[in-house]
Amino acid sequence: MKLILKSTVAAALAFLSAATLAQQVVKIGHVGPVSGAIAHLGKDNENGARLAVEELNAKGVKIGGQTIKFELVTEDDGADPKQGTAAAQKLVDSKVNGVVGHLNSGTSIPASKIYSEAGIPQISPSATNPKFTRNGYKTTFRVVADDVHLGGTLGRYAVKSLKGQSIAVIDDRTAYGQGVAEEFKKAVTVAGGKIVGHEFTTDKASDFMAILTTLRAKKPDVVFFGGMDAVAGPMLRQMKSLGINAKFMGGDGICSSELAKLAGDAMSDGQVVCAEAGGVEGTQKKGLEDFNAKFKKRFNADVQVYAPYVYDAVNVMVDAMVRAGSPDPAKYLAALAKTSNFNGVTGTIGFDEKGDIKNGALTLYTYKSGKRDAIAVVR
Ligand code: ABU
Repeated sequence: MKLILKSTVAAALAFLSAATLAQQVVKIGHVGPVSGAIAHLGKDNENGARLAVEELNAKGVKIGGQTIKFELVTEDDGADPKQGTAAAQKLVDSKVNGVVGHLNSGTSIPASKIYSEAGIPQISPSATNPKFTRNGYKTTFRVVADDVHLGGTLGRYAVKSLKGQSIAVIDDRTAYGQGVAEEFKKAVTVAGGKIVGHEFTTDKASDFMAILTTLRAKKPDVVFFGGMDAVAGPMLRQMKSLGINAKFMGGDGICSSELAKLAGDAMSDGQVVCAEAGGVEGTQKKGLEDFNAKFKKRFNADVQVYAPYVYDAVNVMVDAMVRAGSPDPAKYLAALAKTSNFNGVTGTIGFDEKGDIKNGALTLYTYKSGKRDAIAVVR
């Protein structure tokens, strides 16, 4: 009896270890700033990737007949271009099968060269500078609209809907901040608005009194900021202390849940208008709402901006591996480029010949009682 039991246990163990051996590990790289002033945005993105990987492992995905164990390999780029290229090289050296990131345009653009040379597909969930997909790299993709769309829509909105006539601009001189501010200015001018001043800061600054005082003299009714929420929050506080009662606008970089906390009581209801570089309407809204609830349950935190786009980017990448029957970058890259109708939580995802999302949407938001409140989805 004892002998039968022993051999049954041994057989079961042999079966289990064979099953484990048959499992192939596929490494998904994620990289963003999980330290520094916008670490809250980097962690939001990283958790979007974590949730996707956890679900894929729970589902038991098969690629080319083999059960896959997905492993999330994370790097911190500190939102810094130099640290970004070092992080990209680390991911390449770790032999990741694909990369989701970086968060910032200033890191995504230089890193794209490294991934291209290594033949590793990269999907940014949030870098919006148009240059990101315009270097001719076959490995570069993004699942959000770009700054031409963002800045252009916000510029028209400033003039046509907010009725702004004297519009001031500040940018943080990053690839993103500078790019989105220039697109905003072009659209304001075409729509008949007047740019009364353009001042500059950095993504690390915290004192804006001098540039705000210069702009106050120009009596702007709208101030547009090209930069991130960590700078926009204190800027709103200093605008209030200087008595500047203008509307405050910005792109996706300021359009986070955190902005309300960073600005405190300096942000009045409806004062801020910003845009996320994606959006869902109609029946697709439920998928995003369900994701937001699932994310909150798993991480005990609200989505900041781009966690759902990261989640979709991981799933789009894995979908391409499944269609190609291989997680080998050289084999699934063509399938990834052909993605045309992926049904994600952020909407339908398909790529154009540059690797940009086709028919990308934007969602305009304001803030009421410290919460983001959607105004409209625009295509
Ligand atoms: N798109 C806003 C934040 C990321 C970036 O493009 O730099």
